[in-house]
Amino acid sequence: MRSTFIAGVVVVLAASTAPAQEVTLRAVSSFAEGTEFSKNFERFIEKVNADGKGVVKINYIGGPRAMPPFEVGNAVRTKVVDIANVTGAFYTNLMPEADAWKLTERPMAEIRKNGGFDYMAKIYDQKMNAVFLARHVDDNPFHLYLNKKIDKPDLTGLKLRITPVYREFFQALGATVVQTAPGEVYTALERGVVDGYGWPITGIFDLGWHEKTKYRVDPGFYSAEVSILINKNSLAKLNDAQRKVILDAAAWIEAQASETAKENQADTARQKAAGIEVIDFKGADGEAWRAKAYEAGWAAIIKLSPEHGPKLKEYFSKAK
Ligand code: 173
Repeated sequence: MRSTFIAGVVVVLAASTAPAQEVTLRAVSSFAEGTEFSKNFERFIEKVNADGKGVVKINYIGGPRAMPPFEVGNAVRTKVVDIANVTGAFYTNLMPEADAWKLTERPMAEIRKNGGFDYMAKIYDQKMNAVFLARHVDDNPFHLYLNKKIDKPDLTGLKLRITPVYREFFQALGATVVQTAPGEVYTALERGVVDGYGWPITGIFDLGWHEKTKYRVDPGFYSAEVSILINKNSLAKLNDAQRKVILDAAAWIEAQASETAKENQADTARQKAAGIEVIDFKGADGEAWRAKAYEAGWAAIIKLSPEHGPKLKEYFSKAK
């Protein structure tokens, strides 16, 4: 203990007198390396390492092979890692409100201005011991993918792979659900353990799921969120120059989140080419499908967080 304390004092003195040394931050991703929902995170790391040469460096430990996705949030909270790429649904055990990002119907630029971001930042501070740096995935709807045909918005009798993103919605329409990490979806489909799964419009090709998918249900719902978190103390310990490199790269990647919407079209076409048929709920059925998604989604957030849920709904929902 005593030596740790002295070492701490020495570090503080060194930081204030000597020229700052390069700081190395440890990072993990809850999505597989090189895949759709790690890509922008990896671009962020490249930019930090280029702009921060000799100042700050990110050591990318890797994806789910390095750490199970549902443990990543806690690893940031406890500073097992400094930085993480993760979606709110993967750490609802610590912060149920994080899953509300999927329900945003306004751009992040607006939410950063209307008070919603600051409101969430306080919850991140309290429950996650973390700072939310950037949302690099947005405008990317989720869909239900199936191997059994349905002809109306009724999921009775279906067993579906979920995360907290889809749980309440699919259950509200009668489905039985089983939660798995993305890395287990292929095997679950192959073995017939599930009849389908929830996932965004992009990314099903990364892990080969198109080989085991017959149908996609339209319309999509919600807006997928994947973001970069940093442990509060890891950020606080940086000097001004180091912090600037991190914050600038974060703003840069968040500003590009909507660009990925171009990939939505490309993946939609690729799914068609792969023979995935669309079950398209039109008119009233389509409206009911989406309305149920938002209704069940918000009801769950508000039930888990009666204090913050209603406020978040005001900040995040479409202006009426
Ligand atoms: O389906 C999932 O694993 C999930 O919750 C998610 C969230 C954001 C992006 C991709 C997947």
